[in-house]
Amino acid sequence: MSKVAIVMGSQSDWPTMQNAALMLKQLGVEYDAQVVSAHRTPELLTEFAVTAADKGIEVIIAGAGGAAHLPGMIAAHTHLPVFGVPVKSRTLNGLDSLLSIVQMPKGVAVGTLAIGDAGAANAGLMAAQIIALHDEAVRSAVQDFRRSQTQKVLSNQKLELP
Ligand code: RP5
Repeated sequence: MSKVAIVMGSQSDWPTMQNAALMLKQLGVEYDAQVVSAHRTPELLTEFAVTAADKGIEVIIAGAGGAAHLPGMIAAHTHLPVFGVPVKSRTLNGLDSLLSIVQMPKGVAVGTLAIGDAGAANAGLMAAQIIALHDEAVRSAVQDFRRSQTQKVLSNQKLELP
């Protein structure tokens, strides 16, 4: 059963949001990914968010660009933790997405990640770290991943001039 749901406002967000999926896959966390648009499919958004907890979802990752109200609207409908990924927009490079997602008024929380690929990957990592609180296999996958990053830095210290 999928523990993490990845949703995004448009098919065009997938190249960014697949970084969350790749991270979850690497860490052995089952996920579902689908397009749910706050303004194009508002009924689907409500249905998704209201039923997510009963379906066994524990964490939601929501990516959107522009006037990115998807993460906040989902958070308004569920007690599950919601992580928002600002997708880089064509006109304002994602600053619009970031400000739309990060400035949640007090009382409804969205954990906002960085703009673009890094934010999506880190959203996957955050979700896995939450699942790791009660899942030993995921916990050791997260720890292995962190160790391998450290090792990569330590084993490549060559800083040569061109
Ligand atoms: C938002 O509008 C989506 O999250 C996407 O980032 C942006 C553009 O969507 P498309 O016009 O590419 O479908 O709803």
